[in-house]
Amino acid sequence: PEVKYLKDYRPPAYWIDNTELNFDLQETNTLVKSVLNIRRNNDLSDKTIPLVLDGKNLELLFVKIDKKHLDSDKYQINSENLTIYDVPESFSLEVTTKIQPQNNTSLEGLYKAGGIFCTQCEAEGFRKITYFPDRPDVMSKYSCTITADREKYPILLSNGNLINSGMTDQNRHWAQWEDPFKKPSYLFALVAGDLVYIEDFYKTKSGRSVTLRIYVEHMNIDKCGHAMQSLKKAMKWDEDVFGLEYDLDIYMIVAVNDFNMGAMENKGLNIFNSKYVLAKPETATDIDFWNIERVIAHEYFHNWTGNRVTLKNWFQLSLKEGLTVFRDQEFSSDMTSRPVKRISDVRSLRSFQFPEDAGPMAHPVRPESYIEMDNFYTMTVYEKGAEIIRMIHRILGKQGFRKGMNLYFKRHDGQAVTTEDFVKAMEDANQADLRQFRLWYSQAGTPEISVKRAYNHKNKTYSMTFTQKCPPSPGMSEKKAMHIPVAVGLLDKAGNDMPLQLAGQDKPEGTTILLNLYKTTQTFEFVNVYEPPVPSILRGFSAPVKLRAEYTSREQAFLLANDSDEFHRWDSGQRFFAGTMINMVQGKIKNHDPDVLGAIIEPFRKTLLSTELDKAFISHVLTLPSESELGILISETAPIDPELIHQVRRFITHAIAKALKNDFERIYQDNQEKGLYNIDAESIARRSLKNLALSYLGMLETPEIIKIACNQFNKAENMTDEIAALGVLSHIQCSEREKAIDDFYQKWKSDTLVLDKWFAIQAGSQIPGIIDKIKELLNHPDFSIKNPNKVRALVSSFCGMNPWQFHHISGNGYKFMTDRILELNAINPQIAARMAGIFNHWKKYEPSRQKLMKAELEKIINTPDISRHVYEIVSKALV
Ligand code: B3K
Ligand code: ZN
Repeated sequence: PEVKYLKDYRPPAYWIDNTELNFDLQETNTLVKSVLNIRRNNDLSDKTIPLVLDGKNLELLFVKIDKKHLDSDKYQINSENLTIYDVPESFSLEVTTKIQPQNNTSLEGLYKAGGIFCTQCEAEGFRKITYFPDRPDVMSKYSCTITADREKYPILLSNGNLINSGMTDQNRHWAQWEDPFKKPSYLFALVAGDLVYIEDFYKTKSGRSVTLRIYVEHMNIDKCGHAMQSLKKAMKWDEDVFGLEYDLDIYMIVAVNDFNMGAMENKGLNIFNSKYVLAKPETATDIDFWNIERVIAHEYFHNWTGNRVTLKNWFQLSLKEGLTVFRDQEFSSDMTSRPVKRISDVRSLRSFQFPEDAGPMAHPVRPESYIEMDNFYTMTVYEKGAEIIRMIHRILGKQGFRKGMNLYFKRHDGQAVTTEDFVKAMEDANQADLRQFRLWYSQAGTPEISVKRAYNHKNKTYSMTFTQKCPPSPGMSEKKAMHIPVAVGLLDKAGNDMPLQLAGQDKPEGTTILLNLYKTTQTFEFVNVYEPPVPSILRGFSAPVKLRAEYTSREQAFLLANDSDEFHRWDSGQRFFAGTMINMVQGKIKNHDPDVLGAIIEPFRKTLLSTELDKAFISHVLTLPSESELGILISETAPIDPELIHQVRRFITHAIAKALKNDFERIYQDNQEKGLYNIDAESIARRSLKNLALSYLGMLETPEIIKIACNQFNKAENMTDEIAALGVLSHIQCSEREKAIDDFYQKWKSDTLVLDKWFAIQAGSQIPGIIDKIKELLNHPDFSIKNPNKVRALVSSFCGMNPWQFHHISGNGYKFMTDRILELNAINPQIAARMAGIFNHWKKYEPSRQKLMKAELEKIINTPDISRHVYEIVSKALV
């Protein structure tokens, strides 16, 4: 397959000023007529370049230039393009094509699923709808007319404003939409279906009234309220924080069940995976509520960062995604709790992005090349991209960052630009120098920082020497030193923050300082340090790096108890717990050593019983590093043995549960729902602590605990409590487990999103041999391999939530996965490629598992008709 390179980027040879689309939606064939106003790009010296349009799986019916039929010797078609030679300097092109959305299982382009027609065009799906220069730097004004059966598809939507509508005959109706803003083809959208909506209004800061609508299937009309509230909060937040106002008169969101990812920011017409829209307390968990708020905001924020200012080419994806993730993270922090949000974001960065950056798919935040763009919607582009923006924010300060954003929009509104343009605007607005900082965009791999510290009793000085290095990554063995902002504080013996004064400063400046590393090795000296401090390094996770600070476990426990930076406090706790477990896995300490257990249990108990700490924070501290997280840490120095890790972690959680049984029981009782169910941050925190206590108690597997869990399960009036109790039961082999699983199914069998939870809980069950149950569930009437949510619920949860059984030494987990990947390869290559990524880290495992995984990779790559998507992932893994 062809590799595309950033260095080969050329501006388009033709511009499309207007795009007029006409869809005739039918049950078997859909006709798409497009009329394009085309103009040669006169900036290019060569005036003879033919017009090359992208198109895939299209049946071409007619081509007309300036209303005249074009003879077939004037153009050429192959499986990827329509090429027309000798075109005038400016002209109108009419193309009519035939497609079959009802057979389109890739869920890309125009597809029909669950009786609804909808589109997904990003990144390169528009070419499955009609011939077009399907690249983000060709921006055009769209109008779109949709004709369809009135009974089956009463709702017809596209981007922008409704201009006109009517009937063509008794049974068919039409609607014409027009989007006044120029946009790239990836932001085009169309929806036709039997939907209903809720409506609300938002008054913008300049006083315009915007109509807000959320369209769903009839039975879900009672689950839209939270999404609507989230949208209004996001609109207000973007005005308050960035001065950004919505620009059309209507904003529409449509929820569909069959969707490859979370949601899509099409101009004025967002299409969402229903998972990120639908919620009521009975069906959605607290986490679901938060995720909905976050994703609704994310797609809304794209209206400025992505749509008004878009991408010059797909290599710049992080320009919109990194920035928009940063914006949604800030929004969520303001809506909930900043430290808790930071903790969960860093947890996921380390669990998914760090391994990606250390594996065969490692790529810079601005990639240099790709085979299939869909494979580059990665944690690196999104989450590491957001970390880059966060560092800029930290370096320039809140005001400076805002000035940079203002300049960015002033310069580039209505344009297709690059990450370079963004950084330049930040620099120019602040007279800052980010030259070295730009390496964050071009160098892959997670930098590692080690710290040497020394206290000088005589001079009362304290020095910290930082050394940075960045490991090699595919295609780049040598890395340059980067500009890394490291936030540091110093704690005295009593656990208080010391005032910080660097040598050369005439007075102390605060208790957290931002040290900017530029060189491979760099020393900072603090003066007037009255006693040997314990340093708190990388406060707030000020840079996406691996810190090798070589803390003693005593220091870690001290920081866990005292650090004023909550992120670092949590981080110290995690390192402390992880360190002990890893030592056990590696046989450096004995499991049953009572001192070792005591050393873990005491700080654990203190945190659990703290009355001063926020309950959400406590739950995070007491959620021990998962088996996967432990595996990642171990893999930095030794091969992973999932069996050993499982045993140690299970042993430790069991020991904690046993030692603190009474405390957990009390916490469980004290945090029961008082009064009415609420989704404010405090109630959510209370539920999470209560359910954490229940899950520890569940480790004891006693009849008494089973009873408590059953009781919670049966009485629960909200999904958070119901699913937490089911989760606890799902790991215990008992008749109550089977009954609860059946009852849950009977209760929720008509709610497809709740059933996803039912599949996922079973896939994550720690009961040995669960894979047989999962195979059985593949044939369950409510499972469908064509529905990505179902695949994620049953198949991905098994690999992600159940690493111990997935990596079973029999290799059965691996074979199961390969079968699914090959099955999906023919149905939905995007999802198949995502699944294939689970074998990326095969080299990090002990030799027998390595061998087994390698064999699976080889089997996949040797299968005929493997998609480009899967090929790219698997071939890179095998290098
Ligand atoms: N921009 C979309 C992602 C599109 C993925 C295409 N394979 C959602 C988002 O990031 O907001
Ligand atoms: Zn996005």
